[in-house]
Amino acid sequence: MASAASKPVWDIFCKVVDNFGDAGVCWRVASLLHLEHGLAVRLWIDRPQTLRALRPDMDADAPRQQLEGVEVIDWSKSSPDPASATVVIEAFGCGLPDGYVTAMAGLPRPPLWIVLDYLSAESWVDSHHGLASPHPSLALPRWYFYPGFTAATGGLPRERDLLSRRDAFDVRARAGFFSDFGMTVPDAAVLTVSLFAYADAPVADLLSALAEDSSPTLLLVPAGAVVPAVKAFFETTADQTSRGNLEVRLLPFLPQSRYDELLWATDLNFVRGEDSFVRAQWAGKPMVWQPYRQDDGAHQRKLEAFMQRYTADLDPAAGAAVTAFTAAWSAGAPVRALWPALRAARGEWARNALGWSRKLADLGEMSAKLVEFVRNKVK
Ligand code: TRH
Repeated sequence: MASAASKPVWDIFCKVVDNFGDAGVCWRVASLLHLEHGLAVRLWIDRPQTLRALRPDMDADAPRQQLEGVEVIDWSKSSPDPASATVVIEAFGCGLPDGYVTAMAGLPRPPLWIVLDYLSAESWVDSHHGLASPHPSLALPRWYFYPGFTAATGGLPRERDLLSRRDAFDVRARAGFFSDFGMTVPDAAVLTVSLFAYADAPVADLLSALAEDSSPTLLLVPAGAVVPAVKAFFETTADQTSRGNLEVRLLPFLPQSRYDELLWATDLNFVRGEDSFVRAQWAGKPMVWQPYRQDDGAHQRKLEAFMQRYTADLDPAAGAAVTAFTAAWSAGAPVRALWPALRAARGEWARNALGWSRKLADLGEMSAKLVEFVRNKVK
């Protein structure tokens, strides 16, 4: 690949508010734009340590480094300059540095400024995607780009080969995954589940339901916010434990690429926020989503809008079970009584989840849509 200096550069600005989603999404977009569209990309991130959790091969202390061809820059240690940029992406409305904006306004051809927003399945996204939002005082055009679930939105990020890699993850690959964590492949009768959620999820209630179930479950829990609740439930600090028909394994926090394998290796995935939520949909497996809680209740509207789309082609009983369980789970309400219906919906749900992933893939991919968006604006 040519160096950033010889090519038009896309600057992506990422502020880590909390958790992993900001870094996770920004890294994906940066990497897709470089690897699949041949663009020179600089990712300005204010907390590289967060990205390091997802990419353990990176150096969290380096002021700048190349990561798979993307220049990752610690924004807290450098002052960005827009001189070589053709496009600037302000991720999740994080705000651009004042000096950068002023310098942009002084350029004969300022870079195209795109505000990449959060993902939502709400219908208003269709009409807001691509809207102009000029800077209030400087002569700088700015555009809103919304990811989403319809062809009228910016779509969802996905590597070109993701679904084929998923489909090639066969019995042997799955066995390899379990073996890497010191496990043998569970018997076909065992329901395998992964759990990634916020600390307020009703974890103890879920564990009770699984322990009491007449069929066995293996629950895999990567390191994170729910681990204290799991340990409290079992009254142990051990990484491997069981009660009734439930066996639990605590895993380390996985590199982002391995996390995909976890989603492919299990029958049901509990996911949260934005990026794990999207990856679970690409996994084509049943999933229970816990949206990121927002003070104004926006997460509730996002959940309802998504569930309507997600369950539209499910048979009504399965759809009702999935919707009721997800609503309770994401609100931190009791789920124990709802579990049997969710488990019973599994066959129909699994078929539907695979179809859902194909349907989303037909809508257009986000990095390609970003490139097309820019091409149309910079004519
Ligand atoms: O960490 P999150 O809760 O991030 C959230 C949301 O993005 C939310 O919208 C945003 O406002 C807030 O951050 C600031 O959940 P999310 O989006 O799923 O990001 C988790 C990332 O971590 C995702 O890229 C998958 C990755 N991951 C791993 O790489 N390994 C793991 O073991 C696990 C559990 C996750």
